Amino acid sequence: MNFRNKYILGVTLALSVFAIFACSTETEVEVIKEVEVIKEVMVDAPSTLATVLERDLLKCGVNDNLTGFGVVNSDGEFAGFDIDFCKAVAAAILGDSSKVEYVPLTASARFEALAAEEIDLLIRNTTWTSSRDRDLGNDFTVTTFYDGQGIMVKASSGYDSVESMTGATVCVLQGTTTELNLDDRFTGAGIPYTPLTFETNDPLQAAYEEGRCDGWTTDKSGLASKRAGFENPDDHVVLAETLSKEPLGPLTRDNDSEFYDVVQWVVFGMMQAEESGISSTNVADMAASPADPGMARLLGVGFDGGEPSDFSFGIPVDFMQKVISQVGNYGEVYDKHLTPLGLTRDGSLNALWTEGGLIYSPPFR
Ligand SMILES: N[C@@H](CCC(=O)N[C@@H](CS)C(=O)NCC(=O)O)C(=O)O
Repeated sequence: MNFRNKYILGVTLALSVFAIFACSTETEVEVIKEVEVIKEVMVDAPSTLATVLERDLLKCGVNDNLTGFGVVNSDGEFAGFDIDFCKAVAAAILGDSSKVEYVPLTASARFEALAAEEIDLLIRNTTWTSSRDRDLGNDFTVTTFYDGQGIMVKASSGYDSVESMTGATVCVLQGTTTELNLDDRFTGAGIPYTPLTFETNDPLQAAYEEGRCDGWTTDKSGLASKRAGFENPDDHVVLAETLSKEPLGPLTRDNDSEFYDVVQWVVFGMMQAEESGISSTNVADMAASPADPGMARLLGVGFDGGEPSDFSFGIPVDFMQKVISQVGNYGEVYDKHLTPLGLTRDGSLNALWTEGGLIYSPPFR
């Protein structure tokens, strides 16, 4: 077995153990020790950018069961906010947003799939945490959606706060931050509760609907998505409390900095495009006649007769033109997929920084 395969096998084995015991703090500590050893050889990890270019296809790990973020629509196509960031990376690297193979992944299988190179990139409503960054062989790029954990209950239940849920059973997905935060919140406050955990969403939803659990906890965006899908959304209430910070965004493997840079600057570019007023409908005009040097740099064209800047990411200098024309700027993608779920940007962390939010691109220069 060569060095690279040993690396992949080692990470896979360690992450399998992590996935199985992700809810046990003691076991996590043991697994983290094993991963420590593996991390020492990670410096030899392969370049995903070269692999994607050679394959002429991007393999993106996604959700296929979360309307708004990643779902298979009635035409059998993947659609959603996360899906559009997969498309954007393909447009930037390969010039074509359709050159994506979507790999649907459960919450507990996602990190292993990335480490084992079954996918190039993971964009599956995944929360950036210190232990995931440190121990699971991956790197978070940019937060695309600032979320927080909530609890949904039936309107008829009478529950109106976490404190009112003494003795309740709460449904939650395995291998998620939300499973861990749930325990922090209830146990931390001395509120007895019973977690009912599931590997996938459908049996969890059935349990909630059948009354086998009193509450359903996950990211508030996820609850908005699932609530909107109920026949009578008003029969369900999401409690006002936000239990945690859940910054969601794309992640790549550790020590894969060329590819990491591409993903990071594609996302930043979409944010900057919105800030600069560049959209899918006007990008061609803006590229032909950029309003200022900053816009010229973002679009990879010269300003006032000058030469275009070269970002040296190993991809075409006009990559953001491809991204914006084929997928759109950050705001267009948000409005297409998340605004219909009632996830309004105004006054939220997901507004542009110029409007009081946290959506902010470092300078393109
Ligand atoms: N952001 C959290 C939760 C991710 C998660 O799995 N969320 C749920 C609901 S928002 C989900 O994706 N469900 C769809 C499914 O598993 O089929 C994490 O990274 O652990």
